[in-house]
Amino acid sequence: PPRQGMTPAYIALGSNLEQPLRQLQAAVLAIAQLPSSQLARVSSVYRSAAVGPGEQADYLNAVLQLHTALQPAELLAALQAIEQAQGRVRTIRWGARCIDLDIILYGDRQIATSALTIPHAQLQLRNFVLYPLAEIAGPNLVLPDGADIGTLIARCPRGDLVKTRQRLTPQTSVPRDIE
Ligand code: A4P
Ligand code: MG
Repeated sequence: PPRQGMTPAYIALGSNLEQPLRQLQAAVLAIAQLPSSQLARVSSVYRSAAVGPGEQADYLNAVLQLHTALQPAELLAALQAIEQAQGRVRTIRWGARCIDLDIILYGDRQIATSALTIPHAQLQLRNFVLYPLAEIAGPNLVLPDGADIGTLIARCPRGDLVKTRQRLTPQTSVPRDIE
């Protein structure tokens, strides 16, 4: 369980450019080093075809749980700084990117501002978020609106989503063989 004053947040990571596995690895390391925060769990790495316009490389995705005393807006700013540091160029919506870091859940908070929607607006539609989330949260996770993860998974086909053998931990060195 999180320490006093810490909230469990779930963050989704995605990359389909510039050595995606290394991008995920670098982001996990950076997130593990955020102030007032403790990395709690990291899912396996999942591979799937890109959802979005045009011809794009496959994505690698993962979800992690962070216990944090950062407020949601502070956490978003920190994640955007990590995206910037990893050379993300903002172009078209749903376009290819080096690294995309989205806040999926922040405790049981519901937030709807112009900068931040929590739970993440596309959560229920995205197998590449739901399956890794279920892997680390377990079947009993209940969203702030009362939906439970098992029901969401049952309504969201696995499709082409593949769980790879690769795991991301801050200590692990990155093998090159699944890129
Ligand atoms: N924002 C609002 N709520 C949040 C939140 N909960 N977490 C705002 C993070 N950011 C949030 O994001 C645009 C704005 O969303 C931010 O400025 C923030 O204030 P962005 O990442 O800069 O822009 P984007 O790429 O246009 O949108 P977004 O929503 O990140 O893209 P998506 O919807 O995540 O789509 N296919 C596969 N297989 N796997 C993928 O990971 N990812 C995408 C990206 C498309 N297709 C994919 C995948
Ligand atoms: Mg994003």
